[in-house]
Amino acid sequence: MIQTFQMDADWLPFDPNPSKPTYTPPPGSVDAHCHVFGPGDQFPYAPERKYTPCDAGKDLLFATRDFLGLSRNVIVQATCHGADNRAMVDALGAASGLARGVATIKPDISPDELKALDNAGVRGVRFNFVKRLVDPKPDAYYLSLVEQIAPFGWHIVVYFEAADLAERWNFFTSLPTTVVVDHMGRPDVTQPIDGPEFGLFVKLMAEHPNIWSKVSGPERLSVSGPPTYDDFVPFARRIVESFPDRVLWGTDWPHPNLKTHMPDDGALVDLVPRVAPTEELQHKLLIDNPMRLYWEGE
Ligand code: 0GY
Repeated sequence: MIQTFQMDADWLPFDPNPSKPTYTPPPGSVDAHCHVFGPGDQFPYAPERKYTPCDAGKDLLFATRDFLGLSRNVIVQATCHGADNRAMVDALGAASGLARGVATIKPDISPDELKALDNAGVRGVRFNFVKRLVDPKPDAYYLSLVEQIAPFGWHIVVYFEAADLAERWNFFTSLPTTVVVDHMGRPDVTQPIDGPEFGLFVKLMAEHPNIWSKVSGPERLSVSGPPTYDDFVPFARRIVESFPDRVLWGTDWPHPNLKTHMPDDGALVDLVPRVAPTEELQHKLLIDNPMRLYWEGE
């Protein structure tokens, strides 16, 4: 039986008509944080999900990539699909090698299933600690996954709120792989950039050369808001300039869980030269770093 899904009433769907960015990304640029949602009648949303999104499948993702002047995608498994990675894997299979994936897995996954994900283009696993998105799990759960992915050389993507960094510090810094933090660990950008909260995140990256950050999420973090997201820019720029070889950028299309405004993806691309103000920094952010992490050896 085909299941149909009703988008949550307070959910904003993605902007179907983004503007053309003024900034032209260098050829080969990677959108290293985006998702696919369903479509739900083909790839049902997970029973344990905390939200039901609008459908936003692979064809729209690839059309948006092309329209924005980007070349490749890293598709991050969204929590609405739980540990059922089929929609993401289907998108990888349709991308002609131009997409890689970050999966959500559970400890009962078999080595053969992991191998199949690896063959499909998965290069990392996501540990999500944001309580409104996933139910908490003990560290042992994650440590089991760390062991299971070791033979594949995958990295770990972590998503957490700034307030939880101190509590999770020992866990994050004990991880033996490259660790990529989503959205700079969600700083409160109304706090001083040199204050204790963002200072702790900068310290995390400064002391641990295996920790990377995505300078993404202006539409989530900014209080000053669109289209220029002025309060977000100095935080992202600080991370890019301090750690130019360990930063990734992404649109976060189709922008899950936004309740007040839906960004114009063209305006998000136009932030790149503000957070990475030289051509060299832009090249690292958009091409060198994601290619090294996701397309190494190709
Ligand atoms: C993001 C952010 C969010 C959601 C998810 O997988 C997800 O559901 O990541 C969020 O609600 O902050 O990066 O996509």
